[in-house]
Amino acid sequence: PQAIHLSDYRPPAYRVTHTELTFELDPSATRVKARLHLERHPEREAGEALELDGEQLTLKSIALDGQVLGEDEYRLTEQGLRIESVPASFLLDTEVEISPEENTALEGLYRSGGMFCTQCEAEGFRRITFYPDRPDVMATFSTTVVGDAASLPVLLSNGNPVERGELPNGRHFVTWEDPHPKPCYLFALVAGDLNKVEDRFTTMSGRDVTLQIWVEEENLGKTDHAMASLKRAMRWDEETYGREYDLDLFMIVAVNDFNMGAMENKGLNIFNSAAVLTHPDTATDAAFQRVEGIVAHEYFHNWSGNRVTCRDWFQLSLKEGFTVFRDQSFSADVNSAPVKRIEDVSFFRTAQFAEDAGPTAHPVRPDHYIEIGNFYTLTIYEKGAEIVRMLRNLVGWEAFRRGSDLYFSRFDGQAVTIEDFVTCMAEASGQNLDQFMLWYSQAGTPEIDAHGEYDYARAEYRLILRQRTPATPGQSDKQALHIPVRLGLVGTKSGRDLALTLDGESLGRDAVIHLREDEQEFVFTDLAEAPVPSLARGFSAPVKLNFPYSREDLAFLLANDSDGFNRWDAGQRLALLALDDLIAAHRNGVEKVMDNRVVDAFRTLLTSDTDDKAVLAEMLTLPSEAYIAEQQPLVDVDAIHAARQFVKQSLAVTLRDEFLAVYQANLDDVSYAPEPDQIAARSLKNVALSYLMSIEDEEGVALTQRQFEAEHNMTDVRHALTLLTHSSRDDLADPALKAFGQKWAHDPLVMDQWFSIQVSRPQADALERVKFLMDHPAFSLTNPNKVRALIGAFAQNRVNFHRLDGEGYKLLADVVIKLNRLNPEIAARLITPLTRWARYDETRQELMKAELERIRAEDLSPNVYEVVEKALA
Ligand code: B3K
Ligand code: ZN
Repeated sequence: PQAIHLSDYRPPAYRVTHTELTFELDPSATRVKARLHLERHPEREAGEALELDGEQLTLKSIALDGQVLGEDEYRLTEQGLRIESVPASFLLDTEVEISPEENTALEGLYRSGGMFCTQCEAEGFRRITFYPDRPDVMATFSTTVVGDAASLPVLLSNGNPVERGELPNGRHFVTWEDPHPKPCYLFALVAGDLNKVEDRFTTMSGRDVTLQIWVEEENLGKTDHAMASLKRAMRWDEETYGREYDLDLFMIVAVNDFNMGAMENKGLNIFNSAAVLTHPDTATDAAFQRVEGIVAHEYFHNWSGNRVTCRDWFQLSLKEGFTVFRDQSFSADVNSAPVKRIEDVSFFRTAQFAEDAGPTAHPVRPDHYIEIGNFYTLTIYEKGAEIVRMLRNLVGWEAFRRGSDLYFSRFDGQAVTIEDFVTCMAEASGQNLDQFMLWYSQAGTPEIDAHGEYDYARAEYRLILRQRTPATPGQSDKQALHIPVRLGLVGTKSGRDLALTLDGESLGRDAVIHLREDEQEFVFTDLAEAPVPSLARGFSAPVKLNFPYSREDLAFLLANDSDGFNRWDAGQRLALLALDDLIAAHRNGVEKVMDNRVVDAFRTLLTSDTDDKAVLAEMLTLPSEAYIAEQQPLVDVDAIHAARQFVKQSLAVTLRDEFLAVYQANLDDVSYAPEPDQIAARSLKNVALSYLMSIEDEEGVALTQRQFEAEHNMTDVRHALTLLTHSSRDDLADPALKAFGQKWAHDPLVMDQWFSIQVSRPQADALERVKFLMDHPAFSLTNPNKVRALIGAFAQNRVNFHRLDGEGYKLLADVVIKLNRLNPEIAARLITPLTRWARYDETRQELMKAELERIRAEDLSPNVYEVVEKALA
């Protein structure tokens, strides 16, 4: 496979102004007729050949301006179709045959259960018909779907239905028209025996929009939350960004087999059923919030992605980074904003930092790729969103909103670049963002080494910041970035943010300083007391910030920092310092001793009167094993697990009464609602229960069992089941798993949770359970949700995936090899944990590399090839 380079971009030789499609649906032999209205691109010369993408298509007929083409007038290759000579403007008619039922890659047109559906982003449309499959070709579409009336009563596509009717042989058709020019990656078709839930929304200019969620009959009771989320998102985008919906109909369809979470096809969003269906009995609070976020994300794409799209796939973060930023802001506005930020940052620092530090590290705008499907990454999405967040903070919300308005009006209906977006922000704010653009081209996580000194005599605090970005594959020399550092100086006597004066300018008590050089010194004057600095508040830039805090400093910040995010972070840092000692003790075989400063800090948290239960729950949560691992020079999975468990149990033993009181104070029997207050109380209660259960005393066990048996809502039931399953006692785990498995055997989304819970248990039988469950009737290798729930979850089981006999790695490689043929996109994603081999001891390194070599010896899809080559480079 060959790499494609950003520097080779050229506009298409021909563009399509209008596309007419007719589908005659059949599981093994679907016919697709396409009539393309083509014209030469004004920037390209006359006489160039027409090249269309096409894969796995059987061409049945082809005609140019009505003239059937002879076999010497076009050429077919593995990648597409080429016509040497064409006029400046013409019609091209093709008819192809495809086989949806054999499509296990789930790209293009495929079957999911009894339905037909599509996934075209990034390059799936070329598996439907011959076409210039690139985002800078935007056309209006008119689509006729023909299918069997009995088995496929519902026939959907983008835009508005304009005609429908009966056909001979029990068939029927519907014609859809989408008036908004769009790239083919936003095309969608769904056909099946579906039921709809309908609602209405009146836009800010008073237009009436019909909202529909289409599901299989058994899921009709699971759409309320998605519908409510959609309406909230539509209103929010009007109020916050001034963006209004632009068709009369907005549809969401739930499908069971889907590679990603969801897809923003124009007017017809297609969702993984896991990302849209909820019910208090079957979905956790986290799932409710995830659904709300994804529904909003896909809806927001209607502007940031669809009306204004990407010129080429190197610009993917243009739509994804901006849209993730928008959905994060939305979720923060409708839920607990500080908790949303804590959750997003914990996830980011664990998973994106690891990506940045590994062999697949890439810039937010990559400059080359082999398979674009491999670039739907945390870097493109989440780091891209952090960059947009920095922009918003740099220019301020008002200028950012003006920049956004400018972007949408200037580029409406166009396919553009990241520069186009940033230029609008620069114009709207009058700021120079040239150095800032480096964030898009430079990979790796910047590190800031900070230190400070207080000079009593001069009443000054001297803060020195040094930045460096480690080398990443293909990028050894890094330049200094423009890093906004939001900070406060917390007075050690007053416990308050001190007034900040820098170079004679007064900045208030919470300010942003700008690090632009490799090293910079900032001298804050007129400080009457010594401060502890609170740095990078709210995670003001996606960097690692090192400061030589003492444990006393951290305990002080945990108690006094006015920034909730940094208060949480101080607690995490304090716990990490204690964990470091315990990890070392475990490795050296010496007795582990608990740090009392952590115990004291927790006691204070547990007994403090707080009205923010959601944040308290986060503060009481220890850093995850994955995040602890991120902080270690070399990952010792067993020591990390043992150290964390020791901290948890020590806290539970010492603070048992406090945890119990918190648990009891937050019990509730009100009827379930996914509302912030209830969610906060549940998470606080469940954190307390985790501690109580960690020591497995009688009361902890009894409370957990009672919570499990009460079946009040899935959040509580799932949490209790996890605690029972992850306990040391199979007599607790087995009956609970059995009861749950029997009760929910009919519900695939609940069975996914059942799979994940048991294969993530720390007990030594986790791997055997995976093997056993792979034969379970509810498991299927061709369903991505099942693969993620069983295999993906096991690969996150730190202790057992990294077994010293290498069996965990072997199992993953076996699955990757099978999926390489069935579903390359999922296969390539699944390899990720193996690509991180350099972080482990030599024995594990060798075992992991051996499995990567074994994969490499196969006949590989471009997706898997690209990842494995990078991992072994
Ligand atoms: N844009 C889709 C991603 C689909 C990619 C599939 N290879 C989902 C989203 O970001 O909204
Ligand atoms: Zn997206």
